[in-house]
Amino acid sequence: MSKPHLLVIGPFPDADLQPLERDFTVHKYWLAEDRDAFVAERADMIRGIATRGDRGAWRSLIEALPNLEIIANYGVGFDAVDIDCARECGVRVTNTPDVLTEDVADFGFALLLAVARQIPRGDSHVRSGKWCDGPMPLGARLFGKRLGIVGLGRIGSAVARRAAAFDMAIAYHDIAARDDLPYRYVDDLVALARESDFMIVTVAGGAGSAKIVNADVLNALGPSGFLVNISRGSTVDQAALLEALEDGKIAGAALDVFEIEPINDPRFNALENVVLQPHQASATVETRQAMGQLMRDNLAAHFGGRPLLTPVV
Ligand code: 8YV
Repeated sequence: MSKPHLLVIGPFPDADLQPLERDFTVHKYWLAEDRDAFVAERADMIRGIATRGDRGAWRSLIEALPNLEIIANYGVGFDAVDIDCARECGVRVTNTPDVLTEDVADFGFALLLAVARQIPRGDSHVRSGKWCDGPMPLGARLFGKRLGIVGLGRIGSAVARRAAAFDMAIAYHDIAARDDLPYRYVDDLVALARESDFMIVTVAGGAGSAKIVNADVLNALGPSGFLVNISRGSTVDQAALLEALEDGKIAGAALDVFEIEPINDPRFNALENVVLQPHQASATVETRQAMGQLMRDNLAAHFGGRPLLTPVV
């Protein structure tokens, strides 16, 4: 029996590609020189797309594939997939929830500590020899401080559990309060910022959360407040953030996600009070293996005529 044709947006590591190549005829989109022509030449054959959370699948691509049945997303966030278009075209969409929650929360906590305790700056203080000229400026304490969580979903709750072990006072903002968790709900994001020493963004990306962390929120966080973003760059007004960092309106920020990836705005490089990471909160061997497996299990379920494991659409 011939294998279904799969458009792999990628890039994916070999550990994920090899099992895909065993079960599918794989078309490697990311290696194509002329991507539109590449898609056009194969358009009728393609029945599935394997994509990443940061690449997704966009309307013109979905509409160019008349026999597309499923988009399997390697990531919990599916904001880069045009969900409306997938629905209109009768295309199923899956994501990879749960398997990455704990590693992403660990990374959020690593960023809280990194920016508060200036860990990257300390590293460069030693490497550059500046240590011989004197000590670094003092950092900020994390233990016992007030943490505001923006979006108390799976990852936000996992961050909260870690914060509890640091004796932090935990409050959160979301579209509604959760009565299954003991943390304090604040129904206004500016108020949450005003009442936080550290604010961490864990809300899902997409139209509903676009630029919710704006200049008002940053001003309310204030000159001794820190922002950490492990959700999507789209949730923060990056121009307002740069201005707040440059003008000392907030104390610092640690960012794993940006408005445009993978391009770095050079204005960040001039700032000592930021920690910058290449969208790697889920990037452990263990989690990425589990994400790849879940993505493939969804594809196998679909093409095997079984129910999808983690459907979005
Ligand atoms: C990415 C993520 O999928 O899960 C998400 O929503 O953003 C990540 O895990 C990963 O970086 C690969 O694109």
